[in-house]
Formats: sequence, C-alpha cells, structure tokens
Amino acid sequence: MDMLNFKISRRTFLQASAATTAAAAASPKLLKAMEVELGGKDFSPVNYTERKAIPITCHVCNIQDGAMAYVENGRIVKLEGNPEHVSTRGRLCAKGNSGMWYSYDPDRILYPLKRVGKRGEGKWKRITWDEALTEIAQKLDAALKEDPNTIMLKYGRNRSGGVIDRFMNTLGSATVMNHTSVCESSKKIGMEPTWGPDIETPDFANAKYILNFGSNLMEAAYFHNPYSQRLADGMADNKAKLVTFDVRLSNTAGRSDEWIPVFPGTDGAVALALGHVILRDDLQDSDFIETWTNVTVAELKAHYQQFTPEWASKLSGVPVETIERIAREFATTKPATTYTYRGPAKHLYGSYNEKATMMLPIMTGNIEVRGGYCMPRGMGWPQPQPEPPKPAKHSWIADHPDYPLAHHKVSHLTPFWIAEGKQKINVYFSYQDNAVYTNPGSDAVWGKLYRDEKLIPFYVSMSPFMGEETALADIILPDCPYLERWEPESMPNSLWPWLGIRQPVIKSLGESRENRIMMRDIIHKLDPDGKRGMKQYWNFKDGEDYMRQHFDNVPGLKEVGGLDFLKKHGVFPIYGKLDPGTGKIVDKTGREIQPEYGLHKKELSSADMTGAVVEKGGAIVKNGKTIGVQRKGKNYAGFPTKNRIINVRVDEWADFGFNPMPTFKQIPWHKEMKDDEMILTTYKINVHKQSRTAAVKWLAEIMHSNPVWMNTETGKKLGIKTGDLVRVESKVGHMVTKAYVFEGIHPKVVAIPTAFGHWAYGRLAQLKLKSEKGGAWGAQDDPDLNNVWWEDKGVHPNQIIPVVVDPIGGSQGWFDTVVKVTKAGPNDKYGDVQASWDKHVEAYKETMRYAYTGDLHRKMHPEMASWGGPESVRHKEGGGH
Ligand SMILES: Nc1nc2c(c(=O)[nH]1)N[C@H]1C(S)=C(S)[C@@H](COP(=O)(O)OP(=O)(O)OC[C@H]3O[C@@H](n4cnc5c(=O)[nH]c(N)nc54)[C@H](O)[C@@H]3O)O[C@H]1N2
Ligand SMILES: Nc1nc2c(c(=O)[nH]1)N[C@H]1C(S)=C(S)[C@@H](COP(=O)(O)OP(=O)(O)OC[C@H]3O[C@@H](n4cnc5c(=O)[nH]c(N)nc54)[C@H](O)[C@@H]3O)O[C@H]1N2
Ligand SMILES: [Mo]
Repeated sequence: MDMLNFKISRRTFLQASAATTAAAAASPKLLKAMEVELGGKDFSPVNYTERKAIPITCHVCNIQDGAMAYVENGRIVKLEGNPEHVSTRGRLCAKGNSGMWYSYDPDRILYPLKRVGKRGEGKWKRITWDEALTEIAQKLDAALKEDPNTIMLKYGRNRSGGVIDRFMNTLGSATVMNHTSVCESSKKIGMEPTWGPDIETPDFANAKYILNFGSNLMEAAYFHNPYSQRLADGMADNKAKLVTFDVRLSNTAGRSDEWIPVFPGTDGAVALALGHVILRDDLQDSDFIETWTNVTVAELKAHYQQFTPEWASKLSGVPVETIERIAREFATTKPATTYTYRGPAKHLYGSYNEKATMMLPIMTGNIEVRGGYCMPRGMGWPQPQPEPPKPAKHSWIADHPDYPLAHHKVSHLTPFWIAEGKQKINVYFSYQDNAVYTNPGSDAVWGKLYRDEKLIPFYVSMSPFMGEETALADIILPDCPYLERWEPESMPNSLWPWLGIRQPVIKSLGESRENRIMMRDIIHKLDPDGKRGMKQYWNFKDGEDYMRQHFDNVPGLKEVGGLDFLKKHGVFPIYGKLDPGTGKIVDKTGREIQPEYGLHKKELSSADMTGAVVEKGGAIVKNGKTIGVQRKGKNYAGFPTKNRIINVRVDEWADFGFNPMPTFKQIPWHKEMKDDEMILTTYKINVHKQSRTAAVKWLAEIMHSNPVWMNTETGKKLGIKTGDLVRVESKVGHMVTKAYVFEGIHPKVVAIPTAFGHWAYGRLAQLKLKSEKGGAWGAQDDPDLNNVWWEDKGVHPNQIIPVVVDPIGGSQGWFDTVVKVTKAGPNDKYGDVQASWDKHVEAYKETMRYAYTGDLHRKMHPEMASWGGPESVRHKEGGGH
C-alpha cells in the first residue's frame, strides 16, 4: 500500500488496529510466521495478507547484497536481506532498504527524450522509441563509415554481465571507458602483479588481529554489509583486535580498538616500517617466503633495512613506539590479516602504498589461512553464443601509451585527451555514469567537454534519471532501475562463492527498457536484415531468455533447475540455514559452515600434469604456459600469477622505470606545505552512495548536508568555529561551505563527504521542490516531498579537486589536494563553487610529467638509474603502441 496517499483518519486507524487484534487472535500460525521467521516472508500490516516475495541482488551500491523485495498490489513496499544468501545473511543496509525509490522517483524519465534547446538548457521533447533508435542508428552508421573507434561508451557501474562489451564489440569499437580510475584502480594494480587477484577477502570472523589501512569498512567500504558482520563476529566472538589507520575518525576508526591518525598518503611508509621491525626481529614466516614468493628471506631483510620506524614516523606522524608495538603485535598474533581500500591507494603513488601493505600478510604467512588474508572467491557464467569478436583496432584513450601498467584505464583524463584530439568522437554513449558530478573537475572539466558539440557531436545517455551528465545529452534512453531488470551476479564478498540474479520485481514502468533490450534494439535498427553481421549476436527474446543462456548450463546449478532455481532463491548454492540464535549460516548438524582455505595448495591432477615439464625452480610449464609450481615433491596450482607464485619483485614495473620492490614515494607537493595549507580528503558515508542517492527521500532526510571537518587545534589557529562559513581554495578553484570543528581528524587534514550539493539530479537533491513540478517525464509525483523540512542540500567539492594520476596504477589521487582554508569573506556565499578549465588543464599537464614518459619520472626514481628510459622500452616493445 502506498502510505503517501493514505490519509490516516482516527476511524481508519481504529479499524486497522481492531483488524490487527482480530487477526492476531485468530491466527497463531500467522503470528509464528511473522515473529519466528528470520525474514524471507512479509505481511501487510493492515490486512495481514502475505506479500509477494521476490529474491533479487541489491544494486544501490556495488556490494551486491542478496535481498528480498516484497510486492503488494503491484507496488514494491519493502526490501530486506535474503536469509538464504551466504554473504548477506538476511541483512541489508539503509541504502538497500530504500531502493524502491529508484523506481518511484517522481523525477524519473519514463520515455525517450530529445533535446530541443541548447545543450544543457533543460528543454526536452518526448519522442518515440522508434524515432530515438532511428536517429541513433543513422549517427552510428555514419560513424562506422569513418572509424568504429569514434563511437565511445563510458560506463560508471556496469553489472550487465557482459552486455556492454557485446554491444561495443558488435560495433567494432574499442573506445570503452569505465570509472575504475576514480574508484580503486591503484589498489588493483598494487595487488594484481604480486599475487593475481585485484582484491583480498579477509577472514575477519576468524582473525585475531586486523590492521585496517584506510578503509571505512563498517559503513561505506567495499562489501560493508557482509564485512561489517564478519568483523563484528571476529571482534565479539573471537576477541579480534582491530587497528585502523585513517586521516580522520571514520565510523570504522571509532569502532576500532585503536585509531591511528596518519598523514595523508603515508600508509606505505608505515607498512614498510612495520615490515622492517618484523624482519629485523626475525618474526617473519621464512618458510612461506621461501616457498611461495620470488624473493628470499635474506633479500627481503636486506631490502627492508632502509625503512626504519624513525624514517616512517617523520613522514607519517605515527610514533616510533607505536610502529614497533603494532609490528610485534601483528606478527605474533596469529591468525592476522590486513585490509585496505581507498585510503592508501588514492594517491600519486597509490600502487606502491598498496603493495607495501599487502607485504605484511605475505611476510607473516597469513595468506590463505583460516583467519587470514584470502583470495577472492567468485563464480562465472557462460555468455550466449555466438559472441562478437574483439575490435580490430586499439583505441588510444582506452589503452594509453603513457600508462602501460594501468590496465584498468585512466578514464579521468578522457576530457583532456579528447580536447587535445587524441581520439575523435562522433557518437558518445553513457551508461550508469555521472562523471560531470563524480570525477575530478566535475562540471568545470566534464561539463565543458559535453557542452562542446565539436568535441562530442552526438551524446546519448542511457539513464532512468536526469543528472549532471544526462542533462547535457542529445537523446536520453530511459533505462530501468535495478528492481525492473535482469542481470547475472557474483561478488567475492564472503569466503563462499555464489551466483546470484537480479530479476524484475515489477513490470518496467512507462516505456523504460532494460540495458540488454535497449542495446539489442539499437543493433537491430542498425542491421535490420543481419547483412552487416551484427544482428546474429543479439539473438534473444527477452531478458529472461538471455539469463537462461547464462545460467541453464552452469554445472551444479543446471542439476537443480538452472535459472528457475535462481528465480526462486536468488542465489546459488544455498550453503545452509540462518541460525536464529547466532545469525550465522549452519549446516544440517547445526554447525557453522566453514570455507575452504589454501586455494594455492590445490594439487594438480595427473591429467593436468600430462605433457607438462617441471623447470628448475619448480615452475610447471605446459604448452608454453606456467600452470603450477612444484614444492617439496608436490604439484600445486599456486597463485593466479603468470609464474604461479607471489611476486614480491614485480619485474614488469622495472621495465618502465618503477621500483619493482616494495617502496614508498612521498608526494612532492606535500613536502613543503605552508602553515595555513592543509590536505583535503573526501569520503563516503553510510546512508549515501556517490551521485545516486541524494534524491532518495528516506536517505536525504537522514543526511543532506556536508560541512567540512577540521581539527579543533586548526580551528583555533584559523579562528574558525563549528557553523562558520569558510572558503576552501585549491590550485584550480574554490568553494564556500560550513565548518564542523572537532578532535576527530588529523590537524593537517580537512574532510568533506561526497554525495551532496547537486545541481541537476531530481528536485529533492537540488531542493527545487517549490520551483519545479514533479512527474515532468511521465512518473507519478510524490506528495511526501511536500513535507521536506530541510533547507540545506550541501556543497560538492569535486570541481576544486585537480586530476592526479598514479603513473603505475592510473588512479585519481583524490586524497592529495592541498587547500587553503580561511574564514569566508563578505562576498562569499554558502554553496559557491568556482573552478577554471585552464587551471585544470595545467594540473593535467603537471600530472603527466610523472608518467614513465614524463620528465619528473626519473627524478622521482633516482634508484632506477640503470633504467634506459622510455625510448628503450619503446624500442624493446617494437615501437610502442
Ligand atoms: N571527491 C570524490 N569523488 C569521488 C570519489 C571520492 O573518493 N572522492 N569516489 C569515487 C568512486 S569510489 C566512484 S566508484 C565514483 C562513482 O562514479 P559514477 O560511476 O559516476 O557513480 P554513481 O554516482 O554511482 O552513478 C552514476 C549514475 O548512474 C545513474 N544510475 C543509477 N542507477 C541507474 C540505473 O539503474 N541505470 C542507469 N542507466 N543509470 C543509473 C545515476 O544517474 C548516477 O548519477 O565516484 C567517485 N567520486
Ligand atoms: N555507504 C556507502 N558504501 C559504499 C559506497 C558509498 O558511496 N556509500 N561506495 C562504494 C564504492 S564505489 C567504493 S570504491 C568503496 C570505498 O570504500 P572505502 O575505500 O573504504 O571508502 P572511502 O570513503 O572511499 O575511503 C576510505 C577512507 O580513507 C580515508 N583516507 C583518506 N586518505 C587516507 C590516507 O592517506 N591514509 C589512510 N589510511 N586513510 C585515508 C578516508 O578518511 C576514508 O575514511 O565503498 C563502497 N561502499
Ligand atoms: Mo568506487
């Protein structure tokens, strides 16, 4: 029932409560169902009829929790965790609970729109799908005649399970950009060449000691719901100690046994010094190092000698005694694990920081053990056949020659590269993306790009919502929000691998179409009779048929019903039952289920070994590929790296003049900061998600403003108190916001949460409820919005954050910006934000000087004197790209 349109009079209230009493008295069975079940069922509070329950995978953020959607009278009325889901264990966060407001957003776009005014002027005309598809197909046809790579697609989140790649491969374009460089790419690149996977799955529940470097994992990190549950289990049941390094008192730092404030970007130095103490005091696991890595204990000891606690303490501000103590505690408390997310990685040399932290579980042998630092576990699914081949030509911007190690792309430099003519664009698609809000420079950089019709002649946004980016489109195709579409899922968010599904909970509203249907329709329009060879790859009836092609033949799942099993349960496999006493998943005997450990020690079968040779050093090579490693007479699968062991020394890095061994580089512009200069950090909070939740009424009511945090001492020095208007100025622009002064932040850091201060994302996000009417694009208005009582929508900092690229991992250095904070002047107004394209271009040129081809690269790496320089690499590679 829609509570919004339901006026509660005294009479209906009494009726409802009388019905309640009667129903309760009459139906003890019902009572049991409601009070003893741990979810999975739900009932109308008014008439007690059971609601339709449909299992799904959440997609408000990127954790992919297993969830249940409840439908009453055709409307989604409630969301909660799926009790059969091994990761989620029946719990869902605040964002997940409010996900139906994506469907019922009164500012949602329910039919295709075509721009009629100037770009971004906000004038739209409703057009039919056929008109939209015809125009898009014409533009694509022209672009294909010139060069398929002039067709670009940029996505933010992509959980389509391969549909976007299929679409772009069908068109033959390699110009596909993602959002990974503004997300966590340097974490991935810090890890991948070392041990294979791009992420770790720590066994928090069974750990005794947890070192957290810069992840806000109890409220807003990767896998915050499943992980905060396991962390709580570990801390409560197993008395695990949690130590958090963060520049501010995050909600995770506040719930840790110790919060250690660290100077921004110096986690790598601290981690190296921790390693120094461990190796100096002989606390390492020598057997693990000698067996599973490409260095010896002696080499490691010699290398770590330089990283003294005194050195790290000067850089990080962490006391020498603390480093000495934490090192001993970490190395002698078993099992132990580290966890990191974006805190160490989002800096100029973030990849080095990540690498340094992951050395701690490696040198102490805490890898792939119960309670330790484990590899991610996931499951895959086949793609519908036939599949289009990969594009013939590589795209300059998607595979940039200056960043050869950044395999997740450097998408935040796209506007500068397009402006420089590095890649001509004819047609630009965006999908689940809002770079104009979420990227460095935001409107001053990306807004400028989209407004320029010479650079982006034709822009199609596939989106259910108007937003900072979509508002600049030429055509908007109304995509379906996650509760109205099909998608395959798997996420390594627990130690048990699973497959999941998203399925439509209600029929898609208005004329919206889900991604795979929309892309199929574009291709069919372009290749109606199949003569171009494109149509053959888009051969499915509907979303469900596509899912059958994914799931009906997955071994194990097939035997229990394939897609039908997933439609019923939402997840596969079902490992056990949720225990009402403990909230944990137990097997038939009532014991908590246990994961499998030691994946690298899986032994190769004799079939695997047939035709394989064991080389000196133990590498097992078959058909020119290393498939495993022999140790003490046993043939192991090893780690998923090229040589099947852990590469402490990453030779590929040395090829481009980077240090192949664990190292640290101080951010040059942090060395000489003036007294009134500080470092700006931005962070995420529990009830919001980047650009997409500010118009969700339940979440906006909980949090809608974002004052800048500042340390009490700093505030005193600058004469700033909580509530004062302040001006925050960086080298590319300035903003005016309010201050929040307290002890919970490093004195040289100021912090602003993102997700606020919208200028084009629904009327609620912009607080334009009085000046604009709801339902402008076909959605039903929401009378609840008349009750909005707050008048502050916050201020968004991204325009004043310049681009910084980690030359190894390609990440944006979000947490590196030097700012000056002063009391606001007489002409400063709350909410002012100003930045200049030219200054952003200067920042772009400056950061490219750190690329391996740039002039500052050598200066930053004097230890790599023997490296021949970019020319030698180009020569070696045969002329580069
Ligand atoms: N200052 C600062 N900025 C940051 C960060 C930071 O640390 N500091 N962190 C960054 C991180 S980690 C990330 S991952 C990026 C995220 O950046 P983006 O990928 O741009 O992220 P979102 O805001 O999650 O989503 C983009 C858009 O997707 C649209 N959308 C939502 N649901 C749907 C749907 O069902 N279909 C379609 N087609 N569209 C939909 C919404 O309009 C939303 O605006 O932001 C980054 N921005
Ligand atoms: N509720 C919620 N959950 C989310 C998201 C969301 O928007 N909302 N976004 C999802 C996405 S896309 C991502 S990528 C993850 C991000 O997950 P996290 O990386 O855990 O979160 P962030 O807020 O990006 O940054 C983590 C912390 O780094 C700290 N930090 C900044 N600089 C440094 C430093 O130099 N050293 C250390 N040690 N700490 C530092 C910040 O203060 C912050 O608390 O979260 C995901 N989960
Ligand atoms: Mo992210």
